[in-house]
Amino acid sequence: MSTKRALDLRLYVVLDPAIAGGRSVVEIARQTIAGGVTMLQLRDKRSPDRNILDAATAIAQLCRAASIPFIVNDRVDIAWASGADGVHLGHDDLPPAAARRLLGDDAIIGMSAGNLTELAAALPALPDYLGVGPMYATHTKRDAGAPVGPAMIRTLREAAPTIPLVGIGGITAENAAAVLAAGAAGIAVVSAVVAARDVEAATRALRCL
Ligand code: TZP
Ligand code: MG
Repeated sequence: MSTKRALDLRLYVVLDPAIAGGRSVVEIARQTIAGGVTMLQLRDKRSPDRNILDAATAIAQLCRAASIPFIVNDRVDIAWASGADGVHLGHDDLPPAAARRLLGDDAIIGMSAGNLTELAAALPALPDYLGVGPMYATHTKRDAGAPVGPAMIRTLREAAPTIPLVGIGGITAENAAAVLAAGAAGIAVVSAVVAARDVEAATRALRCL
């Protein structure tokens, strides 16, 4: 039996140094924790591996102290070496079964689904949650595709009522309520928090929705 706790996905902040305006993602992580974030991910597509590992290790420590799950995007090796709680895997990343062999059965594995076909492809891997998007237009991920809107949350929820769904893509304090109202377990944001001048305040504003 897994010892995994139920995930609190209400406010999932994805830390991407590419839009952090030169600020440290570790410092941003600290501010999100002060603002009430419920889950963190490090998504670094560009930095040298050593820098990613250093940041991931520091964030894993902060998250452990705050009892917040910490996930690494794409990189099973960095997740393992940093002591993160799991990985978020896209379609081009290691298959979830391989990630579980490497990280263990208790690792959190998140996947993405933007439509019913991708949902059907992801479900056999028993992901712990699915990121659904893009909800709205986004500049953060170039290949995100056309917005699917909160209606897709409703559609996927009807098809798979037990898997927690997290809306992602273009979510702000103004449009987040519609994503939650559609049945999402939470919202995942990058720029709304990571590019904010006051990260803690931006986190707090999204957390109280
Ligand atoms: N996956 C789907 S959309 C997206 C990711 C990583 C980017 C979301 O970024 P933002 O800044 O919250 O629109
Ligand atoms: Mg990926």
